[in-house]
Amino acid sequence: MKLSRRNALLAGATGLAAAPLLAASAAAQANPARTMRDGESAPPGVAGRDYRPVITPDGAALPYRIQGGVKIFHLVAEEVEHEFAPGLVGRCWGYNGRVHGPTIEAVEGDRLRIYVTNRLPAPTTVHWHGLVVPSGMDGVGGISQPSIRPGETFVYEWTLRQHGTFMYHSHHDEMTQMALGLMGLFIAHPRRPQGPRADRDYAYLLSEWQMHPGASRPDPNAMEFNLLTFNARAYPGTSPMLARTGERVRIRLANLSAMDHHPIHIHGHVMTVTETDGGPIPQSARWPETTVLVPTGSSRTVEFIADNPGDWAFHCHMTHHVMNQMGHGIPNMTGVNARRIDRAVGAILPHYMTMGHDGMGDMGPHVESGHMPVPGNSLPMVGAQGPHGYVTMGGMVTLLKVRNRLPADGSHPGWYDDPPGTRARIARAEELTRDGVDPAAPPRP
Ligand SMILES: [Cu+2]
Repeated sequence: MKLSRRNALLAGATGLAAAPLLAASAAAQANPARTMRDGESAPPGVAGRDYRPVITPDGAALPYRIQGGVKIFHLVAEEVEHEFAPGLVGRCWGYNGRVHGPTIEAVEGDRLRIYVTNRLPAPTTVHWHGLVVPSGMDGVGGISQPSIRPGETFVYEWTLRQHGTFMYHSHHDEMTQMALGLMGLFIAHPRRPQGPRADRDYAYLLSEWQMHPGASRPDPNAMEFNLLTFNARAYPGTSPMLARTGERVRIRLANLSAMDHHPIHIHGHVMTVTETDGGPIPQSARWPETTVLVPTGSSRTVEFIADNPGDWAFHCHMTHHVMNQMGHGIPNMTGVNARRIDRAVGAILPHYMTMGHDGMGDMGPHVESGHMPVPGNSLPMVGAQGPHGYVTMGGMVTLLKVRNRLPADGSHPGWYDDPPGTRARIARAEELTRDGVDPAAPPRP
């Protein structure tokens, strides 16, 4: 058959008519998070009535207003001075005066209209990561839209047809713009929640930075990172999570790090992985973990009952990710006796001290005491003072504080007071004798 221009047009029109039906059924199958049908409408979900807001430690929720049945948000991309931890401030790029941007919360079925104003010196876009949107709303510069030039305001609009933990981030010059901080969390609450409700619902965005000691501008060209963050804060700048004994705790972990996946480890509890950014995991397929790997560009949601009172570390298990501004490429001094070198160099260079002959654990206290001078605006290796000595961790670390009772005003309960007989301590001589342990004996094969 000769394909006339008219036939081609007709074929095109038939294709167009069939496409939405095919697309709808394919989307429902391909996206298990999607539990609302096309055309099914719902009034805008309201905090307190339709969902319990998440807690973004050290972050904030993006306010919205409702206009004609549509939930309206406004993001403003701009340069932001951001404190990663006391002693370290970066000149970053963020949204609405925050790094990372505020958490967007919405409810499945909401009609969303999100304005994005660009106050950066460069073009930008916003991509709704993991969210199923019309192609032209996907926010990929050059593919789905022209990038938003400085001074312009774009508008994105779609109906939310899924629930879970998602992200938003710049999709223009990603390497630079994401390295400078242009990202945030997007939480889609279910319209019809199933399963037990979480008593505490925490949300974290994991990211990584190269901040050269003394500099304030994150280095977007780096492929190695010396500052690892939970919600853009590095320990000891991270606020703890709180839970009362017996409460169900949900933690949403989303990772937008440039180059790394993060195995996030909990102490004292076992977590169940309940959701990914692809949607809820069926009950029978959920699995237990004490370390959940969060690949970059993904989210993992875990739940557990806080049944073990105490102060529990919650951290990335990559040991270089629990260090602040760790120096790489330095000589390995482990086991070296540097006393004579220190004396010789110290005569010319006051304060000279060879570091690392017995590990790096002493470096934080040396820096904090002023014994070891470091550049301004830097946190080399600094951890924190704990109740039983110096904590040698920094970076992607926070604490989960589980207590039978918590202060009514939501404040932090301080350090955990272990019940008598439940804290590791120095062994007594009579115990060593009783149990036949001789610390001076040669090692047994
Ligand atoms: Cu990590």
